[in-house]
Amino acid sequence: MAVKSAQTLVLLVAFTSILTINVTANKNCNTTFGGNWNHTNNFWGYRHKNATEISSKRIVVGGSENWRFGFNYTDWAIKSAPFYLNDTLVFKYDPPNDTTFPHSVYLLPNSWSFQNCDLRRAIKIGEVNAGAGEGFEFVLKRWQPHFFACGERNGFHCKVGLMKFMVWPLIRSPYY
Ligand SMILES: [Cu+2]
Repeated sequence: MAVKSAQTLVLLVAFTSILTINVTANKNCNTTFGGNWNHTNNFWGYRHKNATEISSKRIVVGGSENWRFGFNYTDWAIKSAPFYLNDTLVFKYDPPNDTTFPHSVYLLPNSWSFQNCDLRRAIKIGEVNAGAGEGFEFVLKRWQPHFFACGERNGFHCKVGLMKFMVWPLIRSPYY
């Protein structure tokens, strides 16, 4: 337990420093200092945004692929970053029928359960029928990592079907 807390603390300190650097970098978008942090920034979704992108966004998970077996949602999330607090994720998927496997959406409690597609302490946010039509919405209200996964076939869709991704919504900087 002590080891785990220590690891968490180290992680927190690391993320806090990335964030601090990011705020500094945003004040000086054109400096080489900001540029040097591009890789880190992009990985966690930090990059400079212009004024036209300030309002909250509505983002369909997977884009035109929607929420389906076999699409790489980790790649999608990295390419679609950054996400901000109060952005809305829309999950669209067919309800169970003769040709489509059922899907669902769960929030996993931590990165370990995310890596292992372990659904034991997961919270269901979308039933198998919830993605029909215009889908359902999930608003990113909390400043924390969100681990999304399909819960069908006891983690098989998450593990083999790549139906999982992580989002840590950012706080919009007052400097934009
Ligand atoms: Cu699924």
